[in-house]
Formats: sequence, C-alpha cells, structure tokens
Amino acid sequence: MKFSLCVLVAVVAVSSTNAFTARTSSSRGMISTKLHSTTETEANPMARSKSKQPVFDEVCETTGVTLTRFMNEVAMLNPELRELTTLFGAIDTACKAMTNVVKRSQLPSSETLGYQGAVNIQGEDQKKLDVITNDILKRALRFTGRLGVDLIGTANSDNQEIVIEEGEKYVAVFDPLDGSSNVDAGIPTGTIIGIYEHSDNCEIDPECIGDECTELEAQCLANTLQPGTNLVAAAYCLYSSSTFMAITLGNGVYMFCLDETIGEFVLSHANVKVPADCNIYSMNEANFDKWDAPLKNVVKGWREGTGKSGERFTSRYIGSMVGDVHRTLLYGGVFGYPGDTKNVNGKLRLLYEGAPMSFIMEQAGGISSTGKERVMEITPEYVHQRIPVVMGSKNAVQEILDAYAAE
Ligand code: AFP
Repeated sequence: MKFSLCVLVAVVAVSSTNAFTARTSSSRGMISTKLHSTTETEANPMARSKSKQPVFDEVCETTGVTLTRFMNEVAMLNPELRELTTLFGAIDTACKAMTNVVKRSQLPSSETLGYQGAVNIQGEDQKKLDVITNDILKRALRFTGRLGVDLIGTANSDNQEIVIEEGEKYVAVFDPLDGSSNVDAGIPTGTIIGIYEHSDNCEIDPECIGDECTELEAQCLANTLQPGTNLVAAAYCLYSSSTFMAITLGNGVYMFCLDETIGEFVLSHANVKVPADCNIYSMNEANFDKWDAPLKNVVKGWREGTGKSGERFTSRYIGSMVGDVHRTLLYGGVFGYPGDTKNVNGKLRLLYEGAPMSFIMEQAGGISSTGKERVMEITPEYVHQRIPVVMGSKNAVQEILDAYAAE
C-alpha cells in the first residue's frame, strides 16, 4: 500500500497476509507541509525500501492531517482500497456520534443512562448505551453500501443480527461499546472494529453452531469466521479525556485525536511502535490465584523485580480493554485477560475483541498471544468464542511465552 501524506515516500514492509502489496509512491505534495532538509528518501525513494520502515516522521510534519485526508490519499494511491476507505468515513462519523452519546450519558436529562432492563444472550446486563452505540455503528456502516455481511458482534446487545447488504465485499465485526459497565463512573470505554473481505451475500443466525446451522448458514459462517490473519483493517475508538481513533490497514498503526473544535480526527501519532521493553502490567489481579502457573511465576517476578529485565513492574488496570491497550501501545506494557481455572478461555471475545486488537498490537511491533499460540492465527468456531489474551511489549510478552513453552 502506498501512503503519500506530505511529500511522503512511504515504502512499507508487508509482513503479514493482512497487508496489501507495498509499492513506492512518488512525491505528490498533496498536503502542503514543510519538508525537512534533503534526506535519503528525497534523493532516492527506493533506498528506503531497504530499511523497510515507514518514513513518515522523518520526511514531513504531519500536523493537521485529518482522517478524511489520510483516507483520501490512501484511496488515491491505492484505488483498489477505495471501498475500504469509504468504510472509514462511516467509522469516523460513528465514532464522533458515539463520543457525544457517551459524554452526555451522565447528564440528568440523558435518556442513555442506565440499564435497558434486558439481559443479553451471554447473560450480561444490557445498557441503553450499548443498544444506541450498536445502532449508530451498524447504520453508519450499512449505509456505505460496502458490506456484504455486517456482523454485529457486540457483547452487550441482544441485537446480534446479521445484516445483509447486496453485492459488496467486506464484513465488519465490532464491539460498539467495550467496557460499558464502567461508563456510569466516567471511566474510559471504546469501540473495537475488524474488517474482513467477504465474497458472499448470505443470511445466518449468529448463534448457530455446528449441526444447528443449515448448510448455507454453515458455509456463510465459515466465510465470516475468519482468523485475524485475514483482517484487512482494524480500528478502535477510545472515549476518554480525548477521543482517539487508532487504525491499521496492515501497514503500521496510525492514531488520530478528535479535535472537537473543528469536528475532525487529526493525526496525532504516526506509525506507532510499542516499546519493546516495559515495566507495566495490566491484568485483573483478583484472578491471580486462578491463573496458570507459568503466568503466575512471571508476574510474581515482575512484582519483585526478579524477572528477565530485573525491573520492578507497576500495575495499571482500567478494566476497559481499549483504554488498557491504548496505554500499552503508547507507554509499553503487557495487557492481558488470561484464562483461569474458572474461565479457561478468559473473558475476551476472539472475533471482535481479541483479533482486531491483536492486529493493531502486532502492527505496532508488539506480540499478542494466548500464552501458547498467536491470537491472529486462531479461526473462531462461533461468533462469541472467548480467548485468553496477553499482548504488548515484545520482550515482556515473550517472557510469558517462554514460561509456557518451558512448562
Ligand atoms: P464490559 O464491556 O462488560 O464492561 O467488559 C469489558 C471487558 O470486556 C474488557 O474491556 C475488559 O478488559 C474486561 O472486560 C474487564 O473484565 P473484568 O471486569 O473481569 O476485569
């Protein structure tokens, strides 16, 4: 994929099946920002391809690059991605709308407060906000007309339907308001989205498993339940002190921050790389006694400063995956919701939490694993399948993987 922001020559390594073919881009100067003095890239764009690194920051200032502009340029340079970038127009609008409903939800006049009074298919309390955000995102995506199947993956909505749109090529999986149990306390929440390619138009019951599915449903589900390695894009929106949107199209991670004064997401972090080393872990420690022995031992070492790095770690846990992963990406750390003796597969859903967030983490240079296998390589067997997850800084997550391997 080509990026041409500023007079950008982005020659990016394509390391996974998710990514699109990398090509060099010529200088287009489509966004007029100041060039740094002569660089290797300017002299010889191809020279950069050897380093296999995006060259965003070195070549130009990215101040004022909006998400819209970013996607326009991606589409212009990669016409085959035009439909995908259209979906991001819908996600942009939906995240702005969801920012507003989340922000206003605690006002006494708000109708979004409180529980819906219903319990969803997984026995969880459903909030009005879950339903509202689900509708916002579903409608925004549907009206792009780009989805073959729009798989509503929310954990907290009973609105788990499959929406069929005619003749288009993508399927979107999402959790519209992850961490919604926190929202009444003003704690960060987020939206998680994964986009796969999909060739069929079909109707399926998301709850059908194995023999319960008709042949057609089984075929359609098989097309929909794809491993994370098939993701063509993933994104999250974080509703916190600022609203952030982080995206990947299989070519690095780009973070945008909502500037409410102009109503635009503006590029704030280009080509995010999670620090390889860290001293933060982020897990629900109330479950410590029930974790597997290898994980317990590693975390114990981190607490005591006797782990591989010799550093004494500190703990940060919001209980809202998007917030915890966002901090992990920026500061380094290990976020996890591991399996335990009570819930062997932990709590997070593979299809619409684990896989998209793993795609983002890997694209930022981190690792995401169950402890024993790469989350991205697991094919979901059913829509709401759970999966143990540890993700974050390469060296610290590797310490956990080594401990499991030595078990
Ligand atoms: P809710 O959406 O029900 O608030 O759950 C949030 C979540 O799925 C994920 O965002 C958190 O990391 C995790 O659950 C927190 O779970 P615990 O409350 O068990 O720590």
